Amino acid sequence: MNSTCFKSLGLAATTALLCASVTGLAQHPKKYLSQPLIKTIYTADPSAHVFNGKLYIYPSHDIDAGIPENDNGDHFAMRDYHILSMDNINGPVTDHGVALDIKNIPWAGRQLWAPDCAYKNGTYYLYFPVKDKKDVFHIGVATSKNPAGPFKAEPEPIKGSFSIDPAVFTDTDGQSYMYFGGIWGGQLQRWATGKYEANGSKTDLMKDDAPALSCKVARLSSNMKGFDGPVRDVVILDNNGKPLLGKDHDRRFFEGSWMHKYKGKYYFTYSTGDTHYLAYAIGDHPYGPFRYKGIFLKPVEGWTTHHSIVEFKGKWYLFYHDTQLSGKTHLRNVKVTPLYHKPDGSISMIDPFK
Ligand code: FUB
Repeated sequence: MNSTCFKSLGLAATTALLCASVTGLAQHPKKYLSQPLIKTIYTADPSAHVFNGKLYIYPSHDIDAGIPENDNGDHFAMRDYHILSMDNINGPVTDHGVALDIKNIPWAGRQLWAPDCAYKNGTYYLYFPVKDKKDVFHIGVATSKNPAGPFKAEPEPIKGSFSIDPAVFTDTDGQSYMYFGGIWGGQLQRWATGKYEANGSKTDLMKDDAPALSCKVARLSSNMKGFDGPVRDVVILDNNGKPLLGKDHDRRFFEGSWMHKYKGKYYFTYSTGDTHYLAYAIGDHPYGPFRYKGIFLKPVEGWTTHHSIVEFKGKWYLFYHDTQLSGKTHLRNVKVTPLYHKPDGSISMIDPFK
């Protein structure tokens, strides 16, 4: 059994705890690198931003809906969002209550997954993926004058949007871009021809020797509610300048993208999904291409790994999640830990266990 243990077999229910017992590590209680930011509700997929000098975290709000686990992710049956805020990294965390409820999104069917937020000209924009009434993921937007909400959803999804995990990056020139997409349960593979194929593959498997499916990026329109230009592929190149291949599960994009800019370079970061890494690739433009550089977060406890990277009061931080509180794949808790860029621009490796 390799170090990712049952995870590599796609058995989503299996936690790192079980891996530890199989490999004989169970006698040594795990020491987590950091502790959950909040214990009163389950939270995941933290998108962190600094607004008005304060840290706001836009997470998924995990619940136990009693749906059995499967590789489609049906057990992630979230119904609302709560926004968290902190004045200081080690200070108290405020839960601002329900910011958006699925029942107030006119086009929504089920599964409110990982959101993000952006600000422009006095308005906050909450971007969220949810399945429509035909069970197809699209991305919606809701607005508020307050970073903690409540948010009011637009009546339709963003035109031309699909799949999951929106991450909105605003460049130093004020232009915003949305990165989005996720394979397997996130349905990205079903859009391979440009239109949705309901009977398309459930995974990216069977495409081993073709370039891996790409995350998508689109420039946002000036009103922040639509795409202004084509949806493009976020291409990740290997050391030889060739796109990563479908079989390269240790390095290829799976879901949970993020973008940050450091010393003029664009850092595209993402989850490798079934191999459970957070990886990064660096480019010279928000559209890429990006050169694969390595992993920076080793597998956490739980199947999914999802993050954001933010600069706050002159230091960089990684927000991530694991399943420390519940030991269950779909009941996660968000965490934060410092992140370091080395002088050569690489990111220091983070081990979620001490
Ligand atoms: O929270 C539901 C899904 O799990 C997210 O959209 C993925 O990124 C993964 O974290």
